Amino acid sequence: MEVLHLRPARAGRLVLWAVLLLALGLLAAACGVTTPTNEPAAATATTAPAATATAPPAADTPAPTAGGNTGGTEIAVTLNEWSIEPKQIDVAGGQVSFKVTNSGNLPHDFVILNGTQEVAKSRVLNKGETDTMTVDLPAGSFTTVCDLTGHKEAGMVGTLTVK
Ligand SMILES: [Cu+2]
Repeated sequence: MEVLHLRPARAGRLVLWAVLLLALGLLAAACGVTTPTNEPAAATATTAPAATATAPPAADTPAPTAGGNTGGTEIAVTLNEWSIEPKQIDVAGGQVSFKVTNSGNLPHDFVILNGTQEVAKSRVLNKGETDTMTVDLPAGSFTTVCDLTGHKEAGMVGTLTVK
């Protein structure tokens, strides 16, 4: 009788071992599956920043034009609540084009003042609009403002130095 009792117990242990081995096998299989998928994931992760890295240089290209060149200088100006960027503009005298973009939500304009005298003025730009104005600038120190009521006081003011 004792022998008969032992046999089912051993059979039960065998089943347990079989289950354990199956579980280990599944774990090994699971690990085996996760490692190859990690490699494609890492590969796509490296390609994604490369794709986004190509976008910023295109957006940055207008910025280098801010350098002072004689003859056909173009300066990108961005209006916002409540700033004019660049706040300080240095440029060589002569024909200067200001490409003014309103990145804010409210209407804005871009005005170049010599003291209180208006030298040049863009049209009033709505959200997202761009206006390019070309000005023949003599050497001197100018003020840039948005002349809509209260906007200068809120921070939409800058300087323009022409050499
Ligand atoms: Cu404004």
